Amino acid sequence: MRTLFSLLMLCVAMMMNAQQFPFATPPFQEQQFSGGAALSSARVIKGVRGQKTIRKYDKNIPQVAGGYLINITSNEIILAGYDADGLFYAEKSLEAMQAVGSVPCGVVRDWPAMPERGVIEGFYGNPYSHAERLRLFEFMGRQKMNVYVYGPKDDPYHRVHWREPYPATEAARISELAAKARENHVQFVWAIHPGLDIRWEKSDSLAILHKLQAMYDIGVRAFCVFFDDIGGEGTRAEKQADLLNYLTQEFVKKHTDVASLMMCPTQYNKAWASGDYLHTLGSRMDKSVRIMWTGNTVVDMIDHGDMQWINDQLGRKAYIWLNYPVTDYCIDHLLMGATYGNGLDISEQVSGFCSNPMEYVEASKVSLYSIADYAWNTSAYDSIASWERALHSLMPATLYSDFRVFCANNVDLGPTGHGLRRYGESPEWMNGEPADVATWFTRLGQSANRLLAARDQAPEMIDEITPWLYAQRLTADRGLLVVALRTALARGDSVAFTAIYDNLLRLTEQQRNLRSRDFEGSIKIAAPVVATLYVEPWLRSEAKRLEREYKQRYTYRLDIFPEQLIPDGNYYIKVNGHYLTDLTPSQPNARALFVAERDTINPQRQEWTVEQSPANGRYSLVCNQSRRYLNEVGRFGQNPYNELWNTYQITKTPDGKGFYIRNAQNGGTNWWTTDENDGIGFSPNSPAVFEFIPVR
Ligand code: 14T
Repeated sequence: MRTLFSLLMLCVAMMMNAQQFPFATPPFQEQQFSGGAALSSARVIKGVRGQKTIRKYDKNIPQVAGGYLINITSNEIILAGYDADGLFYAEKSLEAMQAVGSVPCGVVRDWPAMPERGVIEGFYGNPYSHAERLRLFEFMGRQKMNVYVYGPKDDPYHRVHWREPYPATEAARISELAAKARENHVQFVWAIHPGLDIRWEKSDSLAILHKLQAMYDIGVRAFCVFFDDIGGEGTRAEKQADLLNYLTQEFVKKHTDVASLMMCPTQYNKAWASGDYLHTLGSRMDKSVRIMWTGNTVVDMIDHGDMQWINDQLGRKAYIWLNYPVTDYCIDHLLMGATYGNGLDISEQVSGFCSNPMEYVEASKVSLYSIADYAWNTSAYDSIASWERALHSLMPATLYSDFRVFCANNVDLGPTGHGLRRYGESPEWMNGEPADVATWFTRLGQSANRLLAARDQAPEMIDEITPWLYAQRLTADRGLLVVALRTALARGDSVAFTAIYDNLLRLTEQQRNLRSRDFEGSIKIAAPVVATLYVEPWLRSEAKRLEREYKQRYTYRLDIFPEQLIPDGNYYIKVNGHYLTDLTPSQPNARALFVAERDTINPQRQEWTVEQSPANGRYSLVCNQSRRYLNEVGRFGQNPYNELWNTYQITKTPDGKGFYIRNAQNGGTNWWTTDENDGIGFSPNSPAVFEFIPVR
């Protein structure tokens, strides 16, 4: 009986494996399975094209750098690489198949669609640690990525003090990194960023040459020069091209083992392209130099037409620097949703494809996993399937579904200056609140708690996301309190209602005070936010709605509600009898102006929706004509950096007749005044008096 049962279980397990495979590995370019599986005792025979061990398979190996063949029979597994990289990838694929279950008999032929696939550590913020980079290279090897560009903006020896040599300890680490990268068939590319203060003189060409040679001496064999995010002298195309040509002649060609150079141009995206900069680079710079490109804007996904445009400009295939999942411009968010939006038909048009990740290396691996899939087998890429595989591979099976809940609620980045949005966050909320809100929030809180408790099972990942898990837990608790508020109000229980509301305020405050990487010397400190697309706005508006309803019906303990000097509503905002007006509603980034007359044709240009944020008691000002936010510099547009900047402190004047308006901590703490051009001005000590007149 017992044996029969275990036999049955074995069959079930085998069936599940058969079902799962090959979906738990990325799709190979070609595969043909003939039934049956390799025995665990099967011999593994390895070789590279031309080697005796695998000679009879030579003609069947894909003729592409990095390509490989796996031939599996019940007692023999052949791993045949087109080159050493190919053999390495054959081994990685076999390992991935073995991890899923028994290996089926048949043939796999596989090769990369894009010749270079990788990661560019190119963000502002805390650079990766040595240990993080070592781990990253192992991950990249497994995912068949083969390029890592070292260019952390805040490494002084890369950018600000680019002329100076690395101190011995740092040099030793880089040397170790280069070796570790090589072990994982990853090309370690060291980048220099000289553009902030370069002088186009012999001495600076030599300074760069010497720095590259010093890096060569410690084991680096590939190099890149960045000219991004600079102004002035450094931006000149012909000088940049000449420098790269000089380095090609005097450095690359003087060695037998240095890769051709890469460079990041100053105009690295189409929105910034002007004059003949790109054409000059393209025509004047040695054709061996690979030129990086982020797309139509700084942060963008790339399609076929985009590639055609830039390749025409450059006279070569651009090398994609994808600014995703980087978050140095929206540091409070983690981007852990599916990676989608890049064309599935661009592999022939790129010379390489690299991702600039978040300063949170483990969290970034969700997206990096998919970018590896995408760059390897572009036409077969399925963003959702790849995302699911990533989650499975990054967490032990017992934590998969909790991790999935976490990732599904850290997808969108909110409005930023760069405009990228990510859809698919908190999918249960896509069409309004789910049927059972309480259950949803309970699940949200439980998954945060289970991940926090399981820290030891995936310490690197869980340590990184812990501040966001705290945010998730608080969001869950607040959600349950909002549900409780509804019940209390429905029951007419004002004692319970006010007690719950008070609790809600405390949790909101706690959540607002969360920080990540708040240590001495930290370059970027995040105030973690989660589920910002649907859930957080729902929490705020629902709490507010219930508060309003309560105030209409009860007088008990109104003192617990945050003081609201100006009730939410529509107002004219006046200074010295002049109306604050959106005179140019179709002009982006326009200034708001004070106008003496009432606008009778477009009255809404002078009507403002004033709303207090329940989270921080600050007010947002939105013009009813264009629905645009007024930002902290007196212009229309949501501030890309921080929501706090877009809301204002409003206080009463001593005589109680008017109001002062003041910017947030981050945006400067200036008071609002008027300036000589009829716009909003700012002053550290002499505020103007504003009137808020309700619109009837
Ligand atoms: F080199 C480029 F391709 C590039 O993207 N440069 C930076 C990059 O280091 C950064 O991580 C990324 C995302 O913020 O964008 C570039 O940096 C910017 C871009 C801006 F539009 C910095 C300031 C900007 F206003």
